[in-house]
Amino acid sequence: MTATQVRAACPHDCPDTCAILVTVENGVATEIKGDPDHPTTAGVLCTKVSRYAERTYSPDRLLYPLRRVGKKGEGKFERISWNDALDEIAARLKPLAESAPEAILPYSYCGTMGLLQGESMSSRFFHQLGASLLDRTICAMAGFTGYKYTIGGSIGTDLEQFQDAKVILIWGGNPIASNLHFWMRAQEAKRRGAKLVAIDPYRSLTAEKCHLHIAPMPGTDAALALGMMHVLIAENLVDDDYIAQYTLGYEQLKERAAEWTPARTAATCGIPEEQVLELARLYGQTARAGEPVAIRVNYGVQRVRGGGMAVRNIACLPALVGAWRHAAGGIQLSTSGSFPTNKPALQRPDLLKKLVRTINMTTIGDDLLRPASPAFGPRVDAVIVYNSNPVAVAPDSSKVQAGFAREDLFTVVLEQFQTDTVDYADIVLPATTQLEHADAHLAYGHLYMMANNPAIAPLGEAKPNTEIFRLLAARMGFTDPCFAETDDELASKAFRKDDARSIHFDWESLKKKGWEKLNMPAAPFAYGKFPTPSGKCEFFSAAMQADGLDPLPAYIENYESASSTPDLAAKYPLAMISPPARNFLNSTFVNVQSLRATEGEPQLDIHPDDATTRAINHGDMVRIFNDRGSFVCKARVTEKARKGLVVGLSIWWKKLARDGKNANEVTSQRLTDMGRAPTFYDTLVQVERVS
Ligand SMILES: Nc1nc2c(c(=O)[nH]1)N[C@H]1C(S)=C(S)[C@@H](COP(=O)(O)OP(=O)(O)OC[C@H]3O[C@@H](n4cnc5c(=O)[nH]c(N)nc54)[C@H](O)[C@@H]3O)O[C@H]1N2
Ligand SMILES: Nc1nc2c(c(=O)[nH]1)N[C@H]1C(S)=C(S)[C@@H](COP(=O)(O)OP(=O)(O)OC[C@H]3O[C@@H](n4cnc5c(=O)[nH]c(N)nc54)[C@H](O)[C@@H]3O)O[C@H]1N2
Ligand code: SF4
Ligand SMILES: [Mo]
Repeated sequence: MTATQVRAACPHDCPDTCAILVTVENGVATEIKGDPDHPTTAGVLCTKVSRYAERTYSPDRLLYPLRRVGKKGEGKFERISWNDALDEIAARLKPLAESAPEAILPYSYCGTMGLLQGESMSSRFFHQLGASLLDRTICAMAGFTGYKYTIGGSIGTDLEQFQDAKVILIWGGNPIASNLHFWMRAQEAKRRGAKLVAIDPYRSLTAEKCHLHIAPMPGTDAALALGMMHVLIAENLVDDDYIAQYTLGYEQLKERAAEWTPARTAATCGIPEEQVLELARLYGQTARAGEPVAIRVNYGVQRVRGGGMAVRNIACLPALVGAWRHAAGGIQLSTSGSFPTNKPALQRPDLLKKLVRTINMTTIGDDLLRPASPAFGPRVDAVIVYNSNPVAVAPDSSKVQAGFAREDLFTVVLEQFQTDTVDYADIVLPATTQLEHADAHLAYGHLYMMANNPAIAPLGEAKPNTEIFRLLAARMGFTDPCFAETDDELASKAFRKDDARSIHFDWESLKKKGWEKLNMPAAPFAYGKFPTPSGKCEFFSAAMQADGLDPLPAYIENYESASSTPDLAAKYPLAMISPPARNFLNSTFVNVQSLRATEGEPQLDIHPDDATTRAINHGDMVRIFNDRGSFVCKARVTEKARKGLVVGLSIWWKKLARDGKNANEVTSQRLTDMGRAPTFYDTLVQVERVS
C-alpha cells in the first residue's frame, strides 16, 4: 500500500484559507491535516474541516443527476443520466435564451471560494447566454464599501503581524469560531503582553477570553467609534503629524466628533460611559506611547442599516492615532484587495453582448415573486443555483421559499448534498468536493496565493462546476473556444503576472508548492499612499457625497430599534442576531452528523431578566416571531446575551430543525446604507414559551 500526500487548500468562506495536506491511500483520502509549514495555517485545521473526509465520503452525497418527481419542496427525485439532465436543461433554457435571456438568473455565492469552481466557466456561460447578472451582496458588501471610501480598498494589516500589537480590538467578530488562525495570533500577542478587547453585544466564545468586553446594542458601533474619536481628540491622543500628512478632512471630522460626548455615545450604545473612556484611552494612550495598536473588524458590525458607515468610522481610527506607522498596527477587514486576480480573463465579461439587468441576491425572495414590468424587466423564469443554499441563508425566508415553490419556475441546483434549496430543484446536478477537483485561491484573511490539487477521483458521477458549465455550454451550442479551456488553463490565468505583487505567480510551481506569498510591504500605509482618490485616508469623502451619503463619519440608526421604531419595539422588544455557529460554516456542515451533534439543536440565548418576564426557563421550547414569520428553538437562559438581545447561532438547515424553519424566517430584505447588503442583525422580535 502506497500513501501519497496531496497539497490542497480549504475552499470554505472563511478568512483563513488553510493549506491542507491530504493523505491518499489506494485512491482513498485517509487523512486531512493542516500544512505545518504554511505560516498562517501552522498545521492546524478547525474542527469542521478536520472532518472533511467524513463530509466527502458521506452516504448522503449527491452522486447522480436527479429529476424531480414530487412537489416542489418535497425533495423527491429520480435518478437520470447526465445526457438526459443536460438535454432537459438545454430544452428549457433555449427558448428563454432566444426570447428573454434576462429571465434566466444565476444564483451563487461562496460555497467554495475557489477562483475556478466559483465564478469562472459559470460566468462565461451566463455572459454568453445574456442572463441577468447577480449582485453578490449577501455577506460583505456594506463593510467593503465603507472601507473603500475611507482606505481605498480591502487592504490592511497582515495577519502575520498581529502578534506584535499591544492592543487588539476585536470588533464585531468571533474569531475562535470564524477566524481561528487570527485568534492564534491574538493569543500570541496576549502572551507577549497585549490587551485584547472584544466589542460585541454577545459574550461570544472570543469575548469570554478577552481582557475587556464591551457590549453595545447591535447597530450602534458607528456611534461608539465617534465617541472614541471624541475622546482621542479631546485628550490629545491623536498623531498630528500623521493626520497632517496622510489624511483628508480632519477639521470637519473634529467638528463632527465634538458632538459625540462620552455620555451621548454611552446612551446610544447602551453601555456605561466609563467604558467609552476606557476603550478610547487604552487605544489612544498605547498608540501615543509608540506601541502598535491594531483592529480586527469583522462582519458582525455590518449586518445592520448603518453597517457600511460603521465600518467606515472604525476604519478612520488607525489614521487618527498614527497606528499605520507600525506593521503590527492598523486595521484588517479583509485582505482580498491585495490580490491581483485576473477576473476578466476568468469570467470574460466581454462575452456579454448587451447591457443586462442586475438582481440583488439579498432580495431573491421578492425578486422571484415579482411579475414582469418595464422597471424590472422579464419575470425570473429559470434559476441556476451553485455554491449556495438560498432557501436557508437568504433573509425573509418565507418569501424565498414561496419564490422557489413557483410551479412555473425552472430551477437547476448544482450541489454536493440535498440541501433545503435542492428540495425545490427541477434538476439536480451532483458536484465534486474540494478533494475531487482543482482550484486556485486567494484569501481574505492572509496574503498567500493558494493551489488545490485534486486528491481523489470524483465520487459517483459528480463533476466539478467548471466541467458542468462546459457541458452546458456545449449543449447550448456555444462555440467560443473559451468554453473548451481546461481547469489548468483557467488556473494559469488566476493572478496577474504584470502586477508587482504577483509577478512570481506560476500555476505549475504553485501546484507543487501549494502556496506562495504576495509581494507586499509589511506596513502598507506607513507613508500614506492610500488607494483613495486623494491618496489619503479620507475622513471626508467627496465620493460619498457624490453618492448621496454623509461625507463624514456619521451614525445611522437601525431600521428596527426602540429609538427608531418605538411602536414596533413595543410589539417586538428584543433585538435578534444570528451569527455563525462554531461547528457549521454558514449552512455547510449542518448535515454532518458529528458536527450537528456538537451543536445540539437550534437554540436561542436569552438574558435571565428577559426570560423571567416571559416565564421562560432554561431548556424550554420558545417561539421567536415578528410580522415576517416565526421559528421555534430551545431557550438557553444566559447572561452571554445582554439584556434586550437574543442570539440564535446559525445557519441551520430548515429541514433538520423541529419546525422546518430557521432564523431567516424573521430577518428582513431591507438593505444597508451602502453596498446593497443584507441587514440580518437589524431585526426586532418577540419570544414566547411554547408547550
Ligand atoms: N465556524 C464558522 N466560521 C465562519 C462562518 C461560519 O458560519 N461558521 N462563516 C464565515 C463567513 S461567511 C463569515 S462572513 C464570517 C463571519 O464571522 P464574523 O466576522 O466573526 O462575523 P459574525 O459572525 O457575523 O459576527 C461575529 C460577532 O459579531 C457580533 N455582532 C453581531 N451584531 C453586532 C453588532 O451590531 N456590533 C458588534 N460589535 N458585534 C456584533 C456577534 O455577536 C458575533 O459574536 O465567518 C466565516 N467563518
Ligand atoms: N440569519 C443569518 N443568515 C445569514 C448569515 C447570518 O449570519 N445570519 N450569514 C450570511 C453570510 S455572511 C453568508 S456568506 C451567506 C452564506 O450563504 P451560502 O453562500 O449559501 O453558504 P452555505 O450556506 O455554506 O452554502 C453553500 C453551499 O455550496 C455548496 N458547495 C460547496 N462547494 C461546492 C462546489 O464546489 N460546487 C457546488 N455546486 N456546490 C458547492 C455546499 O454544499 C453548500 O450547500 O449566508 C448569509 N445568511
Ligand atoms: S474553515 Fe477556515 S479555519 Fe477551517 S480549515 Fe477552512 S480555512 Fe481553515
Ligand atoms: Mo459571509
